[in-house]
Amino acid sequence: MANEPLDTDLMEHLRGARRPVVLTGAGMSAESGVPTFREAQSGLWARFDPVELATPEAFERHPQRVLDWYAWRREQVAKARPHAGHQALARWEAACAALVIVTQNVDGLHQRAGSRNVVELHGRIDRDRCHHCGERAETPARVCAQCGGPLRPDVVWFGEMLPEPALRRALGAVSEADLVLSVGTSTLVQPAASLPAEALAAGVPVVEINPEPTSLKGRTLYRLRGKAAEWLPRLVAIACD
Ligand code: BV8
Repeated sequence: MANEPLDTDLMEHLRGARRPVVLTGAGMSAESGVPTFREAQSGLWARFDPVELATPEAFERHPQRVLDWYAWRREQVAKARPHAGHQALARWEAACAALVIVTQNVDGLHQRAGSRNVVELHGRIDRDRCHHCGERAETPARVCAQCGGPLRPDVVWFGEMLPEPALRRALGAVSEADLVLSVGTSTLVQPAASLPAEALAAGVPVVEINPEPTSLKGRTLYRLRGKAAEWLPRLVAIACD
């Protein structure tokens, strides 16, 4: 739990970090009420598999079903508010300008908490883009003004490439990091899941915050069992004191 004593060397890593990188997954948004990717299959959507809804093939085969699912998820995101963990990371960035957040989340909650150095590996659910030419749509529409192609959420679906600039920025940040936090991710989805593993392979201290165990392992891994909104304010207070 977030009240357990911390290793002294972990506290030193936090205090000494000059280039921290925080990797966040769906578990970072869970306490803001945004279902994690697997939970998003619960309730209304229990009968569909994520691959049934988050792939270009699904959109080409059943466009309305996919757009309805995203409309439902957009409602969840619109109701969500950043929690104490998001706010703690924004405070850490204010005290340590080199801090970079690399998120798999598409909900924009880090930016709403005030973080500015945020790399969005999988896009943003609150934007649309043309499925054919990639043109971003600023206003709600069904078809692309440029080419007439169908508009879809500006997110990365399974089987789609990640935006090259975002992936390059994430890899660069991790390669220069002196401390990495991996928060609320099951580290299953590639290539995002390779980021904490690369830091561990380079001997960089990695702090994992997750109520559940994951496959991450390594000599310099610190596993903190528990929730993002509980642990992050405590770790940031140590880093910034
Ligand atoms: C690609 C946007 C090239 C859409 C998402 C090896 C290399 C490369 C690719 C692959 C590979 N192996 C397989 C692949 C293909 C695939 C993949 O990884 N499949 C998986 C299922 C094995 N990857 C891709 O297709 C990627 N594209 O690589 O392009 C290519 C092209 C063609 C063929 C091959 C390669 C694109 C992947 C991006 C997909 N888009 N999101 C949308 O949101 O609608 S992924 C989506 O699911 C999320 O963005 C996120 O990334 C992922 C879910 O993962 P998590 O964030 O970790 O969330 P999860 O629910 O799993 O876990 C939550 C965790 O939080 C849990 O551990 C839980 O315990 C914890 N938790 C819960 N509450 C809390 C908490 N933690 C802290 N506090 C709490 N309160």
